[in-house]
Amino acid sequence: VYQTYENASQQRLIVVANRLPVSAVRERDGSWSLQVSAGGLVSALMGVSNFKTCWIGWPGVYVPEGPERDALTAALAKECYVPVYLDPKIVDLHYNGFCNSVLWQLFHYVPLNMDSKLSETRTLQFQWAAHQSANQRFADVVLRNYSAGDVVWVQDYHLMLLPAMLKNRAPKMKVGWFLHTPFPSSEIYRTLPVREEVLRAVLKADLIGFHTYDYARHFVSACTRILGLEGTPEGVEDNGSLTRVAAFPIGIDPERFARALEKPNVKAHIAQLLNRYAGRKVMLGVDRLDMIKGIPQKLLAFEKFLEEHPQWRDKVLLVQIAVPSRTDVPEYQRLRSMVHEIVGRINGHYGTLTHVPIHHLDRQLAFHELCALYAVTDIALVTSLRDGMNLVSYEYVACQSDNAGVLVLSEFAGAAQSLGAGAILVNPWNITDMAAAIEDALTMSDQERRERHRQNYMHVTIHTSQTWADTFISELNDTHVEAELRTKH
Ligand code: ADQ
Repeated sequence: VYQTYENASQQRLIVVANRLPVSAVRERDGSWSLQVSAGGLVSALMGVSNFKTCWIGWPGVYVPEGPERDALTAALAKECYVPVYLDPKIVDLHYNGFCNSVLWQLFHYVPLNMDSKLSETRTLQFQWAAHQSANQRFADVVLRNYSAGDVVWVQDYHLMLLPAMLKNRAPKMKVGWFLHTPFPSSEIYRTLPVREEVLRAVLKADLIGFHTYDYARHFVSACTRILGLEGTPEGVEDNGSLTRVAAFPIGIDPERFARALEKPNVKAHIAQLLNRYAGRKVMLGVDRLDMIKGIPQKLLAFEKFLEEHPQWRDKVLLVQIAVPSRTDVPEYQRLRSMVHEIVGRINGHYGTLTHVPIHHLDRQLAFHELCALYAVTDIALVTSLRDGMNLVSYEYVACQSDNAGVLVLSEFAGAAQSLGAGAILVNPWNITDMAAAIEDALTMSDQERRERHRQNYMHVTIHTSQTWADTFISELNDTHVEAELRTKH
């Protein structure tokens, strides 16, 4: 099952990710429809078209074995997607439990919580066992679909055990693994009870990639300090065998946004929004509703700004789009209530009969709506407490050719290392400084805005998702050439 391209010599790329890039939705007539999901990994990989690609992942729904499951598998196959079906119990313990309540937190510098269920050793044991069996299910599906010559690209922290599971059964398979989140300092990572098992499994990959050099360095330190292996400029060495570790900063497909801005429905939407926002400056936040995105901190900074600058109160508006994610996890439900409470307080206090300071939406936007918002707004506020890269900042820059809007960007997002020169960098924990950054952004001279935008635009259009994938896959192919040469000598 794979996409066919005119150039038949293209290598087949098997992308393995926890989720397929679409969610399966059951229609009234019993058929399945597929909806593209929001998220950075999907956005980036959608921009990659140089390979014959087959995507393997969990379809996001449980369907018991039988005709219904067969119908969904067939609908997915048409799009070159191969589903990995997981039992609800496994999904709960592996995905909600081990992945989202343990690894996701830890990788974003949230320490393991003594008060949570985690301190009950048995819960962690169950979660770990489910995590192992989920990874095994993925490995089985990959192995069933793999043919010699394919290259397998495993994505993200959900599937760190996969490289070992694949290599044990198919030693010649080319396996790369890329982490979309930060890799934390080894001082944080080493609190993970199964730290060694996870590192050893991922080290079986031929190539390990991170967004930034810092994350790669943290990973190599974890391997040297926890496993006692040797770190070299190329990667990690174990008994003379090297696993390459390097930085591959992700990007977007800027052309997709440029094309969208030319479409009549986007232009119409832009005209509508410009009309609605006339006479006011508009700031934009677009985030998955996740604690790492620093949404409460962003709102508090805006509140402080309004408090300190009464002259701006009816002249500036914050449009905050927060698409709900991981809605089964209690921490995410609490975050949602907290955000609603702060928005309500600010709107109640600073709103008037004609002006509401925060326009907050709890849903995913259609692509044309998102592009229009990116294009018409004056400032983007990206205030992540930690973020692997943050592609919203890239998308905003890609859509601002006319306006040259200002990007206010957290120094804790990987993107600060690539867009830092053009953005106003902030520490999202410092609400006072963030309020000051909002003022700087609102009052920046036209010349400075254009110069900052020019620098960022150049970066976004050169470092695209296609170059990211090309570089990673070409390095992955090279690692094998090198390994073969080593064996021959
Ligand atoms: P995410 O945490 O999902 O990605 P990000 O990189 O900002 O974060 O990507 C979010 C994507 O979702 C963007 O493409 C954006 O357009 C889309 N999106 C967000 N909210 C939306 C909404 N309301 N409606 C429609 N679309 C919406 C993870 C890591 C990041 C890393 C990426 C890629 O957490 O740090 O940059 O993977 O590696």
